[in-house]
Amino acid sequence: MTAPNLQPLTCDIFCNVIDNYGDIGVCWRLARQLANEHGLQVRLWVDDLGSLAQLCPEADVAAEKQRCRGVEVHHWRKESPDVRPAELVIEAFACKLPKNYIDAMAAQAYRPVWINLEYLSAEDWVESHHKLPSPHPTLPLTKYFFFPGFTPKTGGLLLERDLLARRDAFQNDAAQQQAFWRSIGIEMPSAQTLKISLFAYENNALHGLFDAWASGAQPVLCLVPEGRILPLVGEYFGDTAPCAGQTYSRANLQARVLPFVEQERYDELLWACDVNFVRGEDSFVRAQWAGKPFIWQIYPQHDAVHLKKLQAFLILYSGHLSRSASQAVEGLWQTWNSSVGSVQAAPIGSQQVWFAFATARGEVDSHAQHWARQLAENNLALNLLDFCQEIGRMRALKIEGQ
Ligand code: TRH
Repeated sequence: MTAPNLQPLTCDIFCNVIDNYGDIGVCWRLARQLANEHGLQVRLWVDDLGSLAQLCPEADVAAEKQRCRGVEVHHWRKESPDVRPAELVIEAFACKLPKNYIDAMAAQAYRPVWINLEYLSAEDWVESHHKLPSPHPTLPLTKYFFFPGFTPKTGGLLLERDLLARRDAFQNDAAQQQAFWRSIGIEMPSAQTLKISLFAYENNALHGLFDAWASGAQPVLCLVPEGRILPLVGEYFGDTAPCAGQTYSRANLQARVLPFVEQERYDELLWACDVNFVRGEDSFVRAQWAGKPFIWQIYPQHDAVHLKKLQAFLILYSGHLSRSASQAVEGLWQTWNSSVGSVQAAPIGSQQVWFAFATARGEVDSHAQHWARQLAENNLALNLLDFCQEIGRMRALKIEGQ
């Protein structure tokens, strides 16, 4: 008997944009990867086209349906899509699928593989929850939890096939770097200049860090993409209306505000800098692919649960660093994250922790490259497609959901 083709040919991704750019950032990246690298026909259902247009300016915010970069993008409105479900259905971050769509899934002769793509976390429990089935209470459907993560027993991370090769080509080619700096309106910085990108939420440790950079021996060029940290940047330099294109200077620090660039170009900013401050989920992963030292500002949650997640990541990430480098990384990350959203919090120690981090930078730099190589062995899109095949085989043996 011929084995059935277990590789899905079509995929629906549902994305409910809650806040910021992380939800759509991950969905848009996954959609393009499945379409362009694996040849699936992908429909991306997104309820906020404005957010997508930030990452992909060619997206038309008024179009109900459009083709963008190989993906069929649909405006997901309250009225549910009345379409034949795809073979692979991904609800991102537990967004609720429309009832009629779920009914349509149940009505298929060969029911779709239904995945809930979860948030990224380095916590231990992720390994045991990855791929767990959740049978529908009334319909003959099973949804599976799919957890991205950092260890081989998790779903891995989103990584485009050629990303690391493109990164290496960029980092080894002065002409590409020059073109990048020209594109953001800056002369290629000298080799002595420390280049730092700063993508962050509001953070009261910022002024202390700026003081450290201004007073340090090395010239610092800080590139700040437009966003929530901007008012604090303006405040430091006495500007009440900071905007893209502005450049500020104080002693050895120069700061430049950049326009928010399309998602593919954001990688170049990370590759071009020596140290990257990132936030949320997707820029956090991209900083790891950049193979450079980075500082993560985790998305703050109630009851400080995010700090547990931060610690879980730090344990994995700094495991192979020397004690002093690991303390330097942890010191800066903790200071940067404990100053979030608290107006009273004084940026005590942010200068000291920066100088400790700067001293450890050489070691952290080599570690970052090793870390990226290690993570690259666990690719989320490939794992997802393998999992579809696994489910296909389970179905053939009639053991799905057990
Ligand atoms: O925007 P975020 O803060 O999103 C967050 C997280 O996803 C978090 O998990 C979620 O719960 C919360 O929102 C509601 O950070 P994140 O995840 O890094 O997403 C930013 C996206 O924006 C990422 O795909 C990179 C992209 N980007 C650009 O395309 N151009 C730019 O210039 C910049 C700075 C970022």
